[in-house]
Amino acid sequence: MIRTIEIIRAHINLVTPFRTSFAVELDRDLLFVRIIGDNEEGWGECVAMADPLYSSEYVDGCEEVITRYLLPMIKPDTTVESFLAEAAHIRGHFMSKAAVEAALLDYELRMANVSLATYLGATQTTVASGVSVGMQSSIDDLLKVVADYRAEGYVRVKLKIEPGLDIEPVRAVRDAFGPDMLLQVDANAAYTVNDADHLARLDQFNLLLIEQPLPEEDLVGHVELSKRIATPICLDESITSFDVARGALNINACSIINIKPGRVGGYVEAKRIHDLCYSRGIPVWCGGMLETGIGRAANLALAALPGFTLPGDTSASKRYFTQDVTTPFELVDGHIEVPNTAGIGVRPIEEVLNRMTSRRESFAVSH
Ligand code: SMG
Ligand code: MG
Repeated sequence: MIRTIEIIRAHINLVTPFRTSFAVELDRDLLFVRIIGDNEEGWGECVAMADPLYSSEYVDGCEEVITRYLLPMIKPDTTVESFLAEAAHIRGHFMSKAAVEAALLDYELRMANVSLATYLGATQTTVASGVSVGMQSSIDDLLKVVADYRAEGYVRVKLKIEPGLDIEPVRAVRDAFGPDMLLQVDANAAYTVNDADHLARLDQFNLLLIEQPLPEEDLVGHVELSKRIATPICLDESITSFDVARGALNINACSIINIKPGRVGGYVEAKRIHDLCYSRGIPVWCGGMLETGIGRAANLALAALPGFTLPGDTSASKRYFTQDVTTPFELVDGHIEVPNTAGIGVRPIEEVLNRMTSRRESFAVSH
C-alpha cells in the first residue's frame, strides 16, 4: 500500500551553459516525486524548466498542480492505470502528470520485479546516443565543442538554431565533419512560415531533420512549410498527446516525431505514440529535457523500443553534470546501456541528493 508521497525540490548546475533560441540554461531547478509504500518506493522526475519558455509549463507551476490536484487522487491502492484514468480529467499539465505517473510506474514495477524496459516492450539493450549542442559564441567555438563530443563517441549531432544563427553554423559543421556525420537542427519554434525560403537553404546540408521550426500551435504552418523545404520536419513541442501526434501525421505536418514522455503526460502515452508511429513506419527518437539520472533512466527504457530508429538526445551524465543524482550513465562506443533491473533501475544517491535538496515535503496518503 502507498503510505506517503514526498515532493523534493533540488538544484543542480550544468557543466556548461546550454543556449537555445528561447533561453540560456545554466542549471536545473529540480522536482522529484517519491512514492513510498510498505515495501517499496518509486521515483519520478519532473521535466519542466524553471520558466515557461520551452512550453507553457514551469516547475513551480507543476508543484502547484501536483500537490493541489494530482496527489489528492492517490489512495493507498492507486495504480498507474487508475491514476491515469482520474488524471485525464485535468486538462493539459502533461509534465506534472508525467512526473507522478513515472513515480507510480517505478513503484509498481519494483513491486512486480519487472524493469520499465521490459514493461514497455524494449527490444534493445543499449541505445545509440546523440548530443544536443547549444549555440556558441563563435563558429570556432562551435567546431571545437562538436569535435569534443565526436571524440567522446556521440553518433549524431543536433545543433540548436535561430534566425541569423543557422545557415553558416550548419555549413561550418557539415564542412568540418563531412557528409557522413548524422546531423540535425532544432529551432525550438524560432521561425514563422514566412521564413520558408530561408529554411530551404538548409536543404543543401543533407540534414536528418529540422526539429520544431514553427510555434507549437502552428501545425498547419508546418504542413505548408513541409511543401517548401526538402529537409524532413520533426515535431517536438507541438506533440503533446497521442491525438495530436495522429493528427499531425494525418495532415503531413511532420514525418518524424521526437517523443518526450514528460511533454506527453508520461510513459504510457509515449508508448502509445511510439506504437502508432511504428505501425505507420514513422521514425521516432527520444528527446531530452536535461534530466538527471532519474529521468534519463526511464527515457533509456523507452528509447529501447523497436520504433526508436534514430539516435536520441539521451546523452551521458557527464555531458550535463559533474555529479549526477544517480550512478552516472556512460557512453560506450556511442551507446548507453538500458537499465534492466526492477522499475527504472536506478535510485538517487542519498547523500548527493541531500546536498542538492532545498525543500522536501511529505504528504500522508489515506482513503
Ligand atoms: O537532455 O540533452 C538534453 C537536452 C536536449 O535539446 C534538448 N532539449 O527542444 O529538444 C529540445 C530541448 C529542450 C530542453 S532545452 C532546455
Ligand atoms: Mg526540441
